[in-house]
Amino acid sequence: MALSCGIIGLPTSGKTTFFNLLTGSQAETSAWGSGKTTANDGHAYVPDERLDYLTEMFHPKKTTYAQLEIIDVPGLVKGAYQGKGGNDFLAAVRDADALAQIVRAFNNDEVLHPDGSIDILRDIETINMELIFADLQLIETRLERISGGSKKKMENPLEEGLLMRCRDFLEGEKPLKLLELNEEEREALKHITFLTNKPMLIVINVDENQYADGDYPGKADVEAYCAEQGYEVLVCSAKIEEEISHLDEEEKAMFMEELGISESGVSRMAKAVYTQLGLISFLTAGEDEVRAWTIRKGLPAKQAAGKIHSDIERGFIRAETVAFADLKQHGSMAAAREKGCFRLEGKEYAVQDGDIINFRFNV
Ligand SMILES: Nc1nc2c(ncn2[C@@H]2O[C@H](COP(=O)(O)OP(=O)(O)O)[C@@H](O)[C@H]2O)c(=O)[nH]1
Ligand SMILES: [Mg+2]
Repeated sequence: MALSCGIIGLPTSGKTTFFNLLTGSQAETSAWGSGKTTANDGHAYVPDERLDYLTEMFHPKKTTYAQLEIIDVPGLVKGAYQGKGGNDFLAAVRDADALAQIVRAFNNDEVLHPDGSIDILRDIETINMELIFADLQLIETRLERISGGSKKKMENPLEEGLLMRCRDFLEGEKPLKLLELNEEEREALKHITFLTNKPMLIVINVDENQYADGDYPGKADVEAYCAEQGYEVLVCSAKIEEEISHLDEEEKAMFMEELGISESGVSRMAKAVYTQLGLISFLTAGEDEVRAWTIRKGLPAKQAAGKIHSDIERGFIRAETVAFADLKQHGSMAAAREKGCFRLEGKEYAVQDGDIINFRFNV
């Protein structure tokens, strides 16, 4: 099951445009806010040049990239946490593993901004306050249940005090992911999924001129704010991405070179979400399939094997491993083997990003 990323932001910031680009969908976009009340849901492939390289080398029947589930929430408006805007938009991303917040920087007189002007920092703060309010509401509900409840004895004794600490922290307009908790405290709150505890990418949706200038209004302030709040900032242009998506490979390369783009924004976005989630890929390569397998950073080899099949985990003997970088340097599996780049790793080995693994097992 793929981990998920919820796309949030004000109406007409470009959320659905990015959703379509990431997932290859054709959900409706609108210059006035679509008035839609249901979320779009789709899958995005995480681009991986290593898989492209291995595909050239092995000519497999199929190539399987890592995937993320993407949820596009219809416009979040001020007061959404109270149910404003007609439905509970935030509920759709409550269970998402990460968030990507799209913020409008682009100028376009034909697309109405809900607040009538472009102000990037204001918009980020508006959305972040919605997330904070939603978490505060969750805390209040929980506290009421604990104090009024007959179940009090069953609650973790740490929880009530911790919730109050969380409330104070949120009232200081800071996301909960910045609150320092020890292992035990984290455990006591684990059953509550706070929105401000999720990794979040801030995606500034710029226009062609802003992209070319490498600048947008209020950039220094936006960067300072996001650094303080612990959010990674990505600058992308939905408009440029859309144009790229209609070109064939050759035209695409030319167009990107002209604009000085080394990698598409959608590709950078998918990768950034993946990294923020603490995910890495190990690879398998053969004539049937070249494939990326998603695991958490630091997962031991035996459990990584279980991603492929429970039999391989159960009967695990060794992980025959070569780093992608080593393979690439030597140009072929045979050459890499000859140079001693193949390692036989045991079950505790922490699998590294880009390891090409052949599991030896016995059932
Ligand atoms: N000029 C310009 N228009 C954009 C850009 N991104 C989105 N739009 C337009 O803005 C409108 C709203 O986009 P949409 O993706 O529906 O926004 P959403 O409400 O956040 O889902 C559509 O008409 C898009 O074509 C951009 O980068 N530049
Ligand atoms: Mg939309």
